[in-house]
Amino acid sequence: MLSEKYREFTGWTIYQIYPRSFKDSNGDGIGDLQGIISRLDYIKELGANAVWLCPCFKSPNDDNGYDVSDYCDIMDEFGTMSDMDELIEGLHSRGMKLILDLVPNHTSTEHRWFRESRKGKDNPYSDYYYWFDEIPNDWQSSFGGSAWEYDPVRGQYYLHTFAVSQADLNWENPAVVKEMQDIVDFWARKGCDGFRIDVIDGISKDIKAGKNRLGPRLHDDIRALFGREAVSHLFTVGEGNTDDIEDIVLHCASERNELSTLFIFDHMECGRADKFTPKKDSLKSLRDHLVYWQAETDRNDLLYSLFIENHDQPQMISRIGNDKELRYESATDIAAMVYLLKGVPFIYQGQEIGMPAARYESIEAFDDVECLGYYRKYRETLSEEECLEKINFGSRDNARHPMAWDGSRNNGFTDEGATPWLLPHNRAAEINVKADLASQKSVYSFYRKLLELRKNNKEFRYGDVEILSKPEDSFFVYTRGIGESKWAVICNFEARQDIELPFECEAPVLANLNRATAGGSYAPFECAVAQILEYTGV
Ligand code: TEU
Ligand code: CA
Repeated sequence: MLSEKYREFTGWTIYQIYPRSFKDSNGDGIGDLQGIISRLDYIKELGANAVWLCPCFKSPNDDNGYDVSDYCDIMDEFGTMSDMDELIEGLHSRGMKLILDLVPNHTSTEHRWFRESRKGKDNPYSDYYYWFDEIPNDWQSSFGGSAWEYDPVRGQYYLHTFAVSQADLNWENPAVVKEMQDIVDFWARKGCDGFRIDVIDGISKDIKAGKNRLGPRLHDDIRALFGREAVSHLFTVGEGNTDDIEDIVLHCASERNELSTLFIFDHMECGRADKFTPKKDSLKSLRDHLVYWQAETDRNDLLYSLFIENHDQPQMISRIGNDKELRYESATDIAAMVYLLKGVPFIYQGQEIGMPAARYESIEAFDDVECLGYYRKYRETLSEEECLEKINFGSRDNARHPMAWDGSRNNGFTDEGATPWLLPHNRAAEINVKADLASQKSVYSFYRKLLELRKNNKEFRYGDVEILSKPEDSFFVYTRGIGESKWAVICNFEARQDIELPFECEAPVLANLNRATAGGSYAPFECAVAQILEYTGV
């Protein structure tokens, strides 16, 4: 049984914003806090009641804010602390929550701590990072190349799991733990309601033993951050790198007093052989991951994070759906498959209008530090054309193009005469908020109805989940219920077919193609949600 605290979180719907790409308010081509403030009603009307902001702290932006140079100040391009106060007030006055993105594993090399630390071995910050005279192992950076970089000022090597300018903090130093506690407290006092925590399992390492994550102090460190009485009510979602249930229980079981939930990423592999190589796949593979994790999290009373997109992932509908002729059907069918399950929903900006993956003809169109690193590597052995194919498929820029608000030049993201920091999405003239809202087939309207259904019916939030379709079926049927009150969710995959149901239903209250009955012939990617009247048996 989900603990009471976790039950409450199943009533949160979290809208993830990539601030750089959401809405520019001052015509410099970069999204900002005032832009976000101007769109809070749009988010509220969708039915989200919380916003997760990707990092908006001071940063030189080598990794778009995941390289923080001051955790208690705002990135110049995004605005000021008073804009942040206004945003918090704007959210709270609408009954909405704010979730900030804490990056505790590493700082920018421009952070004051690093600038002091590199000066030598005898200053208060000298042990804030990992310094070695010789490279201790062959660890590779996630963004390509060695994870060790020589710093000529200090005359030693430091560790960077990500970009060269993202130096890993040494969490074995109690002063680092204290600094990070102060940062959590600072934002909690300001009214922040929760945190998404970047690379949480990386903060404890055992370098001698060759472990760069899940180190021996991990759980003490997490409790030091979030287990303290003053902050233990906050919602916390960790970005971990584990799909091992024992590990997940250690992070998230409610009595552990650590995190509320972790993102589990294994379904991100749907539709790809690796990050830059597509694989033919279908909704069935997503279904299999979802069914597996519903059972595992249920068995262990864990809160599951329901998500299919974020700022690091090319859009799911382009990988397992049909993002051309059946884009609306794919986007809404997948939404019904995922977001009526048990857990806490996360919706990434643009997902609510069915934004697909993007495509460009030149490497000049890309910005993402990760994909540029891979491009250089692939270019050593592959043709320009082959490389572009890979980068178009896997680049994180897919999810980072400016939000398309309308079909005008620059899509209402920034002024028409301005140059947006990243090219507009190549399909933004066709797919944008204005066009979606005006369409008979509006993805936004479908999400809005779905979220309202979740809000009004506790069965969808923490009711039991029962999977009725079989693994070999090319459709997905599940029910959500509390006692006698039960709902059915029916989602067809790609092929038209008849779906026979073992129960009588009311007319569907939600359906992407306006069907009148829950059973019968289903078009490709058609779905329906209906209240169950009585079981009739198969
Ligand atoms: O990502 C951490 C992470 O584990 C990455 O390997 C992630 O899986 C990769 O970016 C996917 O392509 C987080 C942030 O989400 C990411 O945006 C940052 O670049 C990274 O941390 C470093 O802070
Ligand atoms: Ca701006």
